[in-house]
Amino acid sequence: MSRTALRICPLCEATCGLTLTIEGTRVSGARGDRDDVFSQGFICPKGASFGAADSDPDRLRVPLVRQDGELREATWEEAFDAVAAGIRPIVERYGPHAVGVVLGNPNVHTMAGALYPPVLLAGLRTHSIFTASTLDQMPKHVSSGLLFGDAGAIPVPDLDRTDHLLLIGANPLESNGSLCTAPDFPGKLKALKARGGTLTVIDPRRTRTARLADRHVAVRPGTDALLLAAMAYVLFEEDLVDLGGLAPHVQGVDELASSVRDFTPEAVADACDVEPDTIRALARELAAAPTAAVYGRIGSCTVPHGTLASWLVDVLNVLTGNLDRPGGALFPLSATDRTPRPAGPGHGFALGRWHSRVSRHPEAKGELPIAALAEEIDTATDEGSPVRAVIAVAANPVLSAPDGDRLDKALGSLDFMVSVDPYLNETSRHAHVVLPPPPPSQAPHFDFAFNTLAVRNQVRYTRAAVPLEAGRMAETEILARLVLAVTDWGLPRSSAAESPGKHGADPAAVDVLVIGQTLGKAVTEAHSPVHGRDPGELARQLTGQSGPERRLDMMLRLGPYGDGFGARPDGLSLEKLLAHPHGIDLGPLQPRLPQPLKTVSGKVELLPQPIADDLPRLRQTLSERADGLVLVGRRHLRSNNSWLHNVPALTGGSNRCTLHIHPDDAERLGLADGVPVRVKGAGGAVITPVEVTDGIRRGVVSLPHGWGHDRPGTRMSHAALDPGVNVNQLLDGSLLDPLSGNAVLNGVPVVVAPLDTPR
Ligand SMILES: Nc1nc2c(c(=O)[nH]1)N[C@H]1C(S)=C(S)[C@@H](COP(=O)(O)OP(=O)(O)OC[C@H]3O[C@@H](n4cnc5c(=O)[nH]c(N)nc54)[C@H](O)[C@@H]3O)O[C@H]1N2
Ligand SMILES: Nc1nc2c(c(=O)[nH]1)N[C@H]1C(S)=C(S)[C@@H](COP(=O)(O)OP(=O)(O)OC[C@H]3O[C@@H](n4cnc5c(=O)[nH]c(N)nc54)[C@H](O)[C@@H]3O)O[C@H]1N2
Ligand code: SF4
Ligand SMILES: [Mo]
Repeated sequence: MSRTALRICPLCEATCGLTLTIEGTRVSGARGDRDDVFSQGFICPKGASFGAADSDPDRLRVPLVRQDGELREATWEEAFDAVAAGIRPIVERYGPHAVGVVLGNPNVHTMAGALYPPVLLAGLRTHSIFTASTLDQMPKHVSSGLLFGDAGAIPVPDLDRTDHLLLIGANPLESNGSLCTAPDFPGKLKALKARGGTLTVIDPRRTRTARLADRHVAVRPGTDALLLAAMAYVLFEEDLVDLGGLAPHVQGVDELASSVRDFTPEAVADACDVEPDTIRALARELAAAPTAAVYGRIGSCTVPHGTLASWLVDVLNVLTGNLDRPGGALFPLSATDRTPRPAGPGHGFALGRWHSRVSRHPEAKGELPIAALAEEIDTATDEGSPVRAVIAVAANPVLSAPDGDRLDKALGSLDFMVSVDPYLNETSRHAHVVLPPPPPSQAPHFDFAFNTLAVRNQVRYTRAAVPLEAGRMAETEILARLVLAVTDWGLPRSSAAESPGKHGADPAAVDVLVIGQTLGKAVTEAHSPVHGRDPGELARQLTGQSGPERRLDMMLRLGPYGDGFGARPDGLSLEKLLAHPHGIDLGPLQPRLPQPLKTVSGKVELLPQPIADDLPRLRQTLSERADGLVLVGRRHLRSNNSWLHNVPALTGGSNRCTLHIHPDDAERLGLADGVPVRVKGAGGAVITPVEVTDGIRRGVVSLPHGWGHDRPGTRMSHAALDPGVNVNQLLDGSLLDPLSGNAVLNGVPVVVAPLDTPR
């Protein structure tokens, strides 16, 4: 007897609705949910392999605890006892910063990852916070923080309505999009062309996305900030600047004009390796389009001028009047956004409120660069303690961050480490305790993060498709218990004070506290629909089967579409959402300015001081032109960062860890297709086969990330059969975008050479 159940796909940012086929408790199939209000039946090969990923036999079923150097199966109670006994003495002895928290990418794909890490961090009060954001989009957060006063206010391209899309360093035909949640991104690009719109792609590789484009510009890696600055220059020079309705909300246009004066198309052409005429055409096309959206992603962020490039993306949207207008780039309004406060000046965005201990990197958005994690562990200084314990949740930095070998050693030297992870992999193998979450079929799903980045406002919730297996613990409960085990956050001294930590307490206490705090604050806010009401009475109205569900109900009801606990009876609540299993459409993106702005001026601050201060560094690169090979990354549709290589259905074929190289470069170096080569960078060398292809520009080579599954002590049996190499071993972790602390992962100098011919 099989049945079906709905489940939002957690495998990439597109958040497609899936219809799962379930035999007993096993997911035997997945297809797109045709009635899903957002994805309307779209699915990709990863979603179609949901069942295989879900039932991977290498997934851990019970906690592991290290005893006499060996990881052994243990009970949950033993595991949390070990966590409390491992972390608490370190905080007491060395202070909170000696505990590092490492949060990886899947945290934005789980409810647990949205709801509990903020509580964990508030309780620990550590500055040693490292996340995948500094391998990814931190430059965008910083540019949004500076431009709009809110690091979370990220405009997304209005894919369904734009006339002209300029994509920079993004390959949505493989990635399905990022910082732009759009099920069937490829279909939306085709629809754009079918309605007469134009697509321009800037990418050193002729990607599947670039092959769809009307114009593809194969820029030299790392030089987008120059190219975009020159486009801004052309807009001013040719009098194409037209803010339209934005004008009253923007300050600093004249200052901006003079700041880009040196970046003429002729001045940047050599560095970018793009003809001045092409740059002028890019600017003119952008200005001439009835509506247009500029969108930059990984290739524009993970580079030495990532913040400047991210800033220029929105500068171009502003200068052409496309920010905050239909068809341009708009701010989504998610159902769980806090009730928008009235427009007006805010506190602005501060950078560098504290610094990392070893290299004095400034914090950004409360985080330190993950590229500095290894040195924060393995290097002593006069000031403060090194990181001696690590709490890693859904993170595999040994493969995803620079210089994995150094980090590998550093993690191995810790006094204590706990990983919340379903796999024993390159990173979790160092843990003293591994806490495995259940597979996704056994977890409910709500996209707290991606709804704030979606190309259409909508809301969907799916409960667990399969009941929690005996002996399993929900990840929400794992993280709530972790909070109780290692912090005293907001809790009265427990009566069981003799036992280390409070992990014996009811994990629901964490949700009760969060609900109490949130409602307690909401009733004091004049703009809140619950202003002046009794928080206790509101809390009693919450519905849901669990603490996390009650928190979701609270957020929906307080949110911009919410029922306001009765103030707007037609509004959203958990109950209403459950009555709409395929989701509720909340309409296309709407202009929202000036409300989202939280700058001190209450306006879009077009030339913020930290940006102005960073421009001389960009100007310096006008005269630089490296001649050697540089490395860029790439993604494959059937891969996902470092952890899907264990699913046989998704590996093989063209999904391989090879070095792409242009035929001319291959010939010059004497390399035939398929031969192994040595690639050397500042952090080390790897040996990998070459794949000769004219899909990459001359002077650039490409290796995908997330490979290198050949370390001992891991349990990913399929991945280990074809381990590939860790591209991030080519990096030494010293190259960062200074404003954001983001690691430079693209445009990195490397040397490629044939292996010594064997005797
Ligand atoms: N060279 C290079 N390096 C890169 C990139 C690049 O483009 N080039 N991209 C960077 C980017 S954008 C990112 S986001 C990072 C990603 O790097 P990480 O944040 O390290 O993420 P993943 O590699 O996806 O590893 C995710 C971990 O979470 C575990 N996991 C999977 N599902 C769950 C779950 O439901 N719960 C929990 N608790 N754990 C789970 C997996 O087993 C794995 O250990 O890599 C970065 N590294
Ligand atoms: N299939 C699959 N999907 C994924 C992931 C995955 O690993 N696999 N990872 C997910 C994650 S965590 C993220 S963050 C997103 C990322 O989503 P995308 O940003 O779309 O990621 P990529 O496919 O790596 O595309 C980046 C492009 O930038 C180009 N590039 C490199 N350097 C430069 C440069 O200097 N300038 C310009 N203009 N381009 C450059 C590369 O050639 C590449 O084509 O994808 C998500 N979706
Ligand atoms: S596009 Fe992303 S969300 Fe949609 S099915 Fe594929 S992996 Fe899942
Ligand atoms: Mo990412």
